[in-house]
Amino acid sequence: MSDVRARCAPEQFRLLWDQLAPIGRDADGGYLRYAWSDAERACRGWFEAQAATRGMVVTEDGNGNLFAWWDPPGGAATASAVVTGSHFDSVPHGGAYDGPLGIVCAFLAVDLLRERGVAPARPVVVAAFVEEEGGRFGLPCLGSRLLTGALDPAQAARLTDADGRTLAQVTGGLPAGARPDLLARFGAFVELHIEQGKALVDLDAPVGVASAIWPHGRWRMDFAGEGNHAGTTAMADRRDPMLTFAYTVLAANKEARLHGCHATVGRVEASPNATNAVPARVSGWLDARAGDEATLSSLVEAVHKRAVERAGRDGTSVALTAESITGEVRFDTDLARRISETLGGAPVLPTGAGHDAGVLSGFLPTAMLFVRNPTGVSHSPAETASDADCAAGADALADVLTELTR
Ligand code: HGY
Ligand code: MN
Ligand code: MN
Ligand code: MN
Repeated sequence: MSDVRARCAPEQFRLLWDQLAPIGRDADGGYLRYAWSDAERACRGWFEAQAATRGMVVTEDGNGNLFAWWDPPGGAATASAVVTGSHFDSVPHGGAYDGPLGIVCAFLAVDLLRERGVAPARPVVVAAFVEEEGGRFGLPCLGSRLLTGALDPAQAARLTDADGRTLAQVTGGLPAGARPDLLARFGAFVELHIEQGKALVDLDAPVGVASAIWPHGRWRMDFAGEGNHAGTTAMADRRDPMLTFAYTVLAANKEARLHGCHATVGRVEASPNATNAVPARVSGWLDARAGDEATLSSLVEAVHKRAVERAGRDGTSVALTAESITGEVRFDTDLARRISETLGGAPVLPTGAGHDAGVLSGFLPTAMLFVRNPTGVSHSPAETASDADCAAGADALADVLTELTR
């Protein structure tokens, strides 16, 4: 018997969540689930098992993205699909929720639709995108960029991980790249994600709807100087790129505050990385995000200018290379409003975090749901959400899928 009022109990969420929780977890409770690692493969195995349990057929798009199809009988199976899902991969030592929550809630939403006796007039697809964080190959949203043709497969194949292995070596060949045939079968995409801030706490709402994603990007900064002995090289004779780098990190922080936006240097490599040697080279990665594209460009230019000036004084050099730049994403306003109404007036808010939904929004009507994050912490083992809010997220997603598959 179907129950039109069926809701997801927090215990139901916990049951499914606990199956994924041990995969790729380190001793401190952080997660390392790089794309195509054993941990991510285990998550993909779990995905296939979940799909099989629900009688959903899994396809792979030749780029590493997985899709589990619930095809309703008859003509509805050929109607354009409503796709929902997220990613399994994590940043190094990341949190449990960023990505996997959207996939777990997607399967729970399918269960709710069935419990409620909803007969969708179009296929419902659960998606798992690959390498969303760019943790392994440096380019975020790699899977969705390949699928949509935003990234050239030959260029992707040459990307190299920290072990010096190319993507082609890791995956065993060239990715398929753009799949317009598949995109043509997708009518809408909805990604549920943990909020990576505290806006929903302040608004006292368990679930929100995304309006926009800030423009953002990653820049590699290569500083070069002269490697030398730490004990015998006079301070005045040094050409130390670490100094230039350190100054640039401070300048990035200051410029971000002046511009009213965000700049982070969270990754650094020094060479030869010896305690008793002045380094010869330092590379740092600048992550910058701003409310509009002009401010983002102005911020990065200002940081670059200050780094060059400082390099002149230190006798070093600096080269800045853009590794990825993502323009502003404005999610479909009508869809966001319709979803907010479906959810009884859920708040609509922007975010500074990137998502596959941002890439897909250039190709089909796309929306995002956020689940409240009590501390706002993300990309950290401390990232958390309550079971009740996650279950409320699954409920909301089921309501949205019901509305969109009518
Ligand atoms: O880095 C990001 O914005 C994201 O969480 N992928
Ligand atoms: Mn993330
Ligand atoms: Mn994410
Ligand atoms: Mn994402």
